[in-house]
Amino acid sequence: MIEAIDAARSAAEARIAAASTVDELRALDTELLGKKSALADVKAGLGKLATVEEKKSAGQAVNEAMTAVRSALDARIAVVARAERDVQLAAEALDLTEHFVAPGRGRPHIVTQAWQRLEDVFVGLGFQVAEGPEVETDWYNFEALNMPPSHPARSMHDTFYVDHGATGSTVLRTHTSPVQIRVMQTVKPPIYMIMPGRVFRNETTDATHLAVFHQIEGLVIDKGITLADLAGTIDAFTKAFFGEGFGSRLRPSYFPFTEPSAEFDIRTPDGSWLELGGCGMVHPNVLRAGGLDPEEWSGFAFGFGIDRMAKERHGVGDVREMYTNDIRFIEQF
Ligand code: FA5
Repeated sequence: MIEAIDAARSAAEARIAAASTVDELRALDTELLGKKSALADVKAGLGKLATVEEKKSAGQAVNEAMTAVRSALDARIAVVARAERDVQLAAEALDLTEHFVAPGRGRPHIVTQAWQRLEDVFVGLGFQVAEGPEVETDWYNFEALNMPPSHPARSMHDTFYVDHGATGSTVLRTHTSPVQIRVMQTVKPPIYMIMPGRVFRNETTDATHLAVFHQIEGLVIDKGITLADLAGTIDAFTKAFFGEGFGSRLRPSYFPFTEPSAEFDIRTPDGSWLELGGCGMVHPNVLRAGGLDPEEWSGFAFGFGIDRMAKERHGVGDVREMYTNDIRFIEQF
């Protein structure tokens, strides 16, 4: 009897060792330990043994054999299941590096680059930087700049009005010139200041016009400032910003807040002229609006478009392209 039990146990252990899949091993569970297994047969035959002693020792042996087969089976299932899982994981693994495109390094927008370079150049020439609000009162945007309510020059600025306070009293600033007044009111002269910022005009956009664009304003107030200082500053700026091969000129023009007024152009190395902005000697009425005595102080101001400047510098055909956020365009600068 004992030999039969040992033989059944050895055969069972050999089957377990030979099985190579979890499915095979689960099938062996019934075959080796179920009601129709060899060991179960032995157990069923115990009753036929002659003595109690024999029954006892054979019963013990068969139970031990069943426990041993059970643990051999469980241990083997654990090993095979892990191996199967490893194979499955390896097969299912996705090589994500294949789809990973390293993000390109960002950089400032072309207009921000121009803005920053303008600040650098003017700071190098001894100017300080100031900013003012984008939502302005009619007084700062027009009246203090020598444009009373019915002044015809107001029609040069197509204005966006803000629904705030008395009708027509609040605007989105149409230029950076109102910051001149705010600076005069708060900074004791001498003043050597630039004022970059965003401005708004209710205009139809085209290749050179935007409804939201950027200007940089310059203001110098000191004793004995003349038109020659204005021309010299514009020329020094032109050479510092564009390079030694460039030059500048002033052409008579009209702005209500400067007298005399001029447009300034820059001469490129190939001899062509590029219109850049407006300038002039600060009008006495504007000095007074800023709280300064025109008998004591004089000065000049200038203002030009940053977007158009970036457009010319990089040979962009249409200013609107700079705001489409097309990555193929942006990546070029
Ligand atoms: C002015 O805005 C004056 N405040 C400039 C000034 C300041 C004159 C101080 C005298 C003293 P103007 O409207 O010409 O002027 O605009 C100045 C510059 O802004 C233009 O030369 C141009 O470069 C830019 N600009 C004007 N309109 C637009 C627009 N719609 N889109 C893009 N740039 C514009």
